[in-house]
Amino acid sequence: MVDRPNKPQALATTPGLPPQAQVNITHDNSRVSAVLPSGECIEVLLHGATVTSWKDRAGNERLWLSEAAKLDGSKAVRGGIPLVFPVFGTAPDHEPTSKLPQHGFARNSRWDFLGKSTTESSGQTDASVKLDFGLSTATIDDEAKKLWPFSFSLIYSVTLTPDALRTGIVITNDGDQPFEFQTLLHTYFRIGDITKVKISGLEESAYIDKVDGAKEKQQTGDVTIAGEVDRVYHPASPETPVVVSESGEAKFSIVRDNLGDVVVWNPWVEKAQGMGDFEPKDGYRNMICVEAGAVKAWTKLEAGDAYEGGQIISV
Ligand code: TA6
Repeated sequence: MVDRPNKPQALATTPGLPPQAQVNITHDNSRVSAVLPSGECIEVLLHGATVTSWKDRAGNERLWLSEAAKLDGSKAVRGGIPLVFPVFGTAPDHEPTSKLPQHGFARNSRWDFLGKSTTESSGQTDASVKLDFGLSTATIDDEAKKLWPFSFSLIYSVTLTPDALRTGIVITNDGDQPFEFQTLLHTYFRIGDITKVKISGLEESAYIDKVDGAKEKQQTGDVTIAGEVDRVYHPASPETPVVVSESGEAKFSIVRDNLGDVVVWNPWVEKAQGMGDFEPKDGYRNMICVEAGAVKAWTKLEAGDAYEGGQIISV
């Protein structure tokens, strides 16, 4: 082919505008994905505003998602970062939330995508993108409204940067009467071998051992996993990062904002066998839940007030 003289150069991207994060709504408007110029990416299912994927720039997945996780909105997602609100577990002795399903309705409701905001990236390494999701009395189903008749709104923000993922929730009491709630970010971290995992940052913390009759205990040294673990820690120093290491290498560091408790959970063999949506059955070897929350006590929100809490997961 004869090359034309003085052929114009291919148009570069808009001159002067540095590369920006890309945000797409896919899968019949059921998922929102975001990719940074440097390649890191997340996917959020509008069902439960559940972060279902968080990959590094090489495409390595950082969250654990069951191969049998329901992503069609038929039930809460088994994996990723399900959102727990307004109750953690079940609370038969707490009348206002006693009728709610385990972990409340937020993780099993369809959230609205409220929009995105990206920072100007001066280059490949400092871009970030924030995705906002909303749920309120106006958008939850009638069943949930009947079981928990309070006027509220939630805004859940998911912020991706090259070396961290931030998730935070703002809870507003839009009614004329106070309500009490618990909330938790139920993060399933992907790891290579659970027997090589150590969790630091919980030393000397009091915890409730749900695998041993909900006894109150005191943590000594790192947390290691050699069987089913289901513990609610109340760390003495809320600002100390909780670090998940594997074979001596730090993999995730979790800093909490206004979330005073940390739940550590691994179902191990039997409980994994017993969950229909937990696949593969030996997947317990490749996951550890380290969950920032406000669950040991009830947080009371007065009419018109707002609560904010979140986590920063650095890698
Ligand atoms: O976060 C730990 C926990 O409360 C465990 O007791 C276990 O029930 C886990 O949550 C998963 O709960 P789910 O309702 O998703 O099966």
